[in-house]
Amino acid sequence: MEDVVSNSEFFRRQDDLISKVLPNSLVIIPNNLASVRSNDTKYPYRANSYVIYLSNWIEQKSVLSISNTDGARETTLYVKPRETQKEIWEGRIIGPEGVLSNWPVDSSNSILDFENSIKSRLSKYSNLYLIVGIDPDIDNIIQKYWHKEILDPRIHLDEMRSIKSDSEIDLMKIACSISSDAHIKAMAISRPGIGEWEIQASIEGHFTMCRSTNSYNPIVGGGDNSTILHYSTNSETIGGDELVLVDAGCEVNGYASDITRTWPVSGKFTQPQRDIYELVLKAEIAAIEACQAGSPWINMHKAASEVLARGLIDLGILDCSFEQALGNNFDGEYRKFFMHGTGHMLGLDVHDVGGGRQGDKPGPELSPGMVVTVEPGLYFASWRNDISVPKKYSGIGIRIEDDVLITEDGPVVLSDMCPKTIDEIESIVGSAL
Ligand SMILES: [Mn+2]
Repeated sequence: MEDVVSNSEFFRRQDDLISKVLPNSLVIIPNNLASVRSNDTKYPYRANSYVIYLSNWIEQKSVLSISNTDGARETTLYVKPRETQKEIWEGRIIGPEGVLSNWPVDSSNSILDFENSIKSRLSKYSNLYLIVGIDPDIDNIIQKYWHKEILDPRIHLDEMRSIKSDSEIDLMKIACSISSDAHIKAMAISRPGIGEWEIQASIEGHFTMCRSTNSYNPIVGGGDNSTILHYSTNSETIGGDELVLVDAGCEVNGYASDITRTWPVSGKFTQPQRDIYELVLKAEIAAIEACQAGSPWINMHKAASEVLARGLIDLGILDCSFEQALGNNFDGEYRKFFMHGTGHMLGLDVHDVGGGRQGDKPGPELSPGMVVTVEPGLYFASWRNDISVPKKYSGIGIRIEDDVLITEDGPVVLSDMCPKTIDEIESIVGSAL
């Protein structure tokens, strides 16, 4: 972890939280459990985003608690105690003493003492906040000793997390820069017949070289696979005249980037690919322009949708009026080919908190400090029998996605070092061969 965010900023976040919860409250946030991969091997551990946000703590088997008694903050991390035998196998453990010297807490304790400690502490507070469902053992302990209502601290935390500080934005810029370079490298090694896995390996190799990691499983879909929104097997070869859609981003200190580019593995767009690419790019640029402070969330979706609906008619893919193409509630004919949202919040989670992604909910008004993705696409799966498109467009899937910071002076594209014009892409693809 790079020390980009100072301990004083973490203390500020904790103070901000206790100023929002009811007086005389205890807030408890368990850290994520490790996930089993098979038998006794685990997936790489990822700490809970709320725990990272409030304390920078990323070791498993831990619980964060923050209380306000008479307005005074007391932040405690319950962590694994030092244990030589365990450390020989699993690596050094920081332990409660280590926590006190380097982490933004007021006190620390062994996780083995959690039940005893919390049992006596609970009686002192009038209100309890707990994120339920992260760690069933912690939930059970709390329910054993707390018989009143359990409140959810995320109402306050999500509001805080949706506005990024300067240091959070710096981390997201680093993540965007690494991801952009990874996409450029992947373009440069592309050639007819390349395996989807080769592109995945190139991207993940670059992330690892930059001491970073995926913020989600990368999507590398060639040809018809580019029309599968969450394609994940990345196991087929890509033919000479086919496109590849690559949706891949890394995280830095927990902060995600999320970038999608689509390119022809031959280095040359065919005319039908070019038609669709230019339309999606036009929609993406219109949607980015709609990312203005004070705009309702729907505006970027509206901007992208209008461009796509109009363009689908102009290309002869839709044979209907503009009103029918768009629909009364962005549910018209164009949704056959653009079936997802235009963007989502981005931060410690790739689909970050703060709304804007949940079905029919209106989403937040855009405010300075928010970071959103903008990612319109068009997908013409050749195997779908519920649609008809001119044969030349069959099997084309294109998405273009950037990460956008909302500011008072308009949108700032944090991923703008990742090329997306046809000319740029054609000059890069295959250039490392
Ligand atoms: Mn995305």
